[in-house]
Amino acid sequence: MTELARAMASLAERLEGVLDRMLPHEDAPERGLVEAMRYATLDGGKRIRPFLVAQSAALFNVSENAALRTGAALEMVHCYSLVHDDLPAMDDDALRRGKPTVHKRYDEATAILAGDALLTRAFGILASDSTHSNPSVRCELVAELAKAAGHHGMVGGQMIDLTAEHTDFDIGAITRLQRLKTGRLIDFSCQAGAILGRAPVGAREALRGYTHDLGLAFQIADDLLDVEGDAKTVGKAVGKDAEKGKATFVSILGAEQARDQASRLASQAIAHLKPFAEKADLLRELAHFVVNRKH
Ligand code: GRG
Repeated sequence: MTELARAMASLAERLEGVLDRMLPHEDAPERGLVEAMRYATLDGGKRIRPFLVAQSAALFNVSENAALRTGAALEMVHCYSLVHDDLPAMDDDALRRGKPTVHKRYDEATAILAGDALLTRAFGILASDSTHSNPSVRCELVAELAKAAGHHGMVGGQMIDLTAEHTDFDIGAITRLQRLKTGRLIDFSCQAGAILGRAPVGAREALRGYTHDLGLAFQIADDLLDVEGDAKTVGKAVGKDAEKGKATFVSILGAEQARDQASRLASQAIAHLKPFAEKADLLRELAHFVVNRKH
């Protein structure tokens, strides 16, 4: 096992405990809602965003409690977005993280409400003085996550994805869409560490450069996995998104150029980490992992 794999597994284990405690337990009187929230969030996923929070927080000697609670809040927002993205009105998917999607396991109304409740719980966690004693830090976390997740961020990206004419997409249009849809939450991950650690402007800018390139590399790798998964399981080198008529980095660039572009972006991402010297080694390794991952 590499040092990165060990660190990611250890973070995932500690995060699971925090998520378990932060999610509600009692499912009465709103039967099924709490169960669906827990089903959507616990025991799944790579936990890349909380790992980025923890690693960026570690650059500024932030307490583990603050980093894990912030990572848990961010993971809840990510899980809500997946639950809603899987709904019939959006991507209409039956499987997520190897198990039935929330609307298949429960029903559509429960999936919508479980997503809503995860989103609101996340902001409650960030606003709590158990996350950070300084109210201006808490306020900045709330404001930045609201921007990243909202209409000028992830939700705005999703809206463009649903309504844009994908046949007209060029590399600029797909990049702008993905910067919002997946990039902004990845940006927030490292900004959260910097906010918790009251990092200076230069350090924040360096981390912003890192996640800007990492987020795009992550999305290109996701598009490549989509195609490679299809080629293996269905025998077609198309990918689920392209089959749904969606433009992807692979449909625009072709697989080979997309792979080169992802590697270039990972190297660019790593170059931004110079000011942090060896303290950022796991963030460097993560950039390689993101483009070489198999799931
Ligand atoms: C519905 C408001 C709303 C937003 C949806 C992020 C998003 C916007 C949809 C996700 C759809 C999707 C599969 C996008 C591709 C890239 C991506 C975000 C993949 C899932 O993230 P991972 O790989 O997943 O980190 P795990 O399961 O490991 O957490």
